[in-house]
Amino acid sequence: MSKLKALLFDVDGTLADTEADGHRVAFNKAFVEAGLDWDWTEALYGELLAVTGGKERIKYYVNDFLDNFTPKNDLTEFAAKLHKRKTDFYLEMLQQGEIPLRAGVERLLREARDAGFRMGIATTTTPANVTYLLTSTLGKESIDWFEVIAAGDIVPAKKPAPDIFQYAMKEMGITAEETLAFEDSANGFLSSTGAGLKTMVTVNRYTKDDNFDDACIVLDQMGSENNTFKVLDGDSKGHQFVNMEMLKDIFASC
Ligand code: XBP
Ligand code: MG
Repeated sequence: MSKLKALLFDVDGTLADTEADGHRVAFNKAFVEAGLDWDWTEALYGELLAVTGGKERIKYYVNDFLDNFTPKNDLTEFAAKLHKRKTDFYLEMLQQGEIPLRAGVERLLREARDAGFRMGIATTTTPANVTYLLTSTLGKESIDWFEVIAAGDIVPAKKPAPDIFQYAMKEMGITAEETLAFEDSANGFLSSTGAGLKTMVTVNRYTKDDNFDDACIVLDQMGSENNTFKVLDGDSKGHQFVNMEMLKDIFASC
């Protein structure tokens, strides 16, 4: 059995709880600015999360949720333009420090780095969203903790396709046998496991009822010594918050 050497992290929902209070809010700001009367409520946004990628999500909304909307120009072009403004608003929110990392994430990243584990990012979101999140929460130097930031349109097929995880592994020169993935959603889980990766899941409000069959473990959060996680599925091997010892233990038995 191979030893755990590398960690591949999803971003949205995993490193930070970005969707309801981050991306959703930024989409709505872009809609107001564009003079659209669209309002993506928390409940509606939960449905829209079925499709990953912001541009793709806008197109999905127009095609499947609206009856009488035809953009002046081509829908792909329209969605791209609107999404660009959404990204500007989202980056502003990150810069203002409005989006924190989830509990236990900073500690785990620092422990992994100190212990010499190789780290990468595999996400559907726009690349700048990742670098701004890391910079605003962990400082500029944290960008260098990750050997690859695989993000956005770098692969044409977004999650649930396995491409983004495969891309990240290829860039890092690592194999699935020595790598653990971190995900929060069914789409992300399908992507990581589709790439052959053992995967640990921390759910959030939108993904707590998703299907994570065969995950190494499903938790409500990474947690910390005085804020321990709840195990939703699997065996935490006696651990009560996620640390490197736990990751090695669950990787070995997953
Ligand atoms: C994240 C996404 C993204 C974000 C919005 O999925 O699907 O689309 O919701 O970001 P994952 P963009 O956590 O699986 O990577 O608007 O930049 O696409
Ligand atoms: Mg995610």
